[in-house]
Amino acid sequence: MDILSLFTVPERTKAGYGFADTPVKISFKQSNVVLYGVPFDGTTSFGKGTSRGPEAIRLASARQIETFVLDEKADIYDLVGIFDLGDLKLPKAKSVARILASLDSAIPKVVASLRNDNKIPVMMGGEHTLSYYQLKALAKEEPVVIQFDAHRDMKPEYEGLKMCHTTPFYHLLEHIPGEDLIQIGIRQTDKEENETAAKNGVTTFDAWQVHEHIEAVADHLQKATAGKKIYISFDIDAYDLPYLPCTGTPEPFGLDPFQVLKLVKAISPSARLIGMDMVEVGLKNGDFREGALATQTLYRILSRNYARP
Ligand SMILES: [Mn+2]
Repeated sequence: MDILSLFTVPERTKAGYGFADTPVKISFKQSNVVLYGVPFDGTTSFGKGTSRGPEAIRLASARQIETFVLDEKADIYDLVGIFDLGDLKLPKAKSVARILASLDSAIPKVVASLRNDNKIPVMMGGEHTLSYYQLKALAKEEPVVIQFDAHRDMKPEYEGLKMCHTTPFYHLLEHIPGEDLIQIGIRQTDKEENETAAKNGVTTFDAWQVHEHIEAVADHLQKATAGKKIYISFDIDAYDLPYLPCTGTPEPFGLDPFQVLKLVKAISPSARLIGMDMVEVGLKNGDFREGALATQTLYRILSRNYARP
């Protein structure tokens, strides 16, 4: 596999462990889900630290969390074959523009290679900017994109940067029709982002709709995904502020894990997951709450019918 040289193997990343670190290893060939980390935090504007996301997820999953998914009554490894490629090597360049240019070439290469093998790429960020490169590479498969997030991330530019953590979904509208985008958990946005979303036909379920009408949101998700290819972009800050001691831009009025679980389970079993990302996860002061929450969210999504081989 020619993309292997682009990665630092999991055992040599900061975590020192692969995702979930099970005693029985699944080979790349046997796998249908392939995880990789992109420990990049270059454009975040407020709290820093999401470059430690892959480390937080690998450590929580390898050292703390059982692979048995209680509500599925099954071991995650009996449901899907997960292989951890390690962390994408980042160039030593100091300039953010040069690092982003290198990611713009590496990530689509990784995604194309995995999709050729009929595998599901799962990216562990890193900042939300990174989703742009993976989603752009998957756009020709025409997925319905489900974005869990406190923010739309739909500004044309921010503080002089065209491509940064608040802009990926604006630029993705050049590659993915707004009608195929569903944003869930939104509660912090500006007027222009709202207009961009409305003009492009983006479906929005803000946090208040989830709290007050979750049955209707679940029903919509089920119908919108039946028989479709889907992509899930999960920004950890979709969850409520008290769950998030580390992420850069936590927001109140957010979702709780049971609400997320209900929505994840509402996605039609006839949908096919073609990719996902888990971004903006942080690790500070030895606090692994976000690593645990991200791992358990990944387990819940990856154990559903739509992610199974
Ligand atoms: Mn985001």
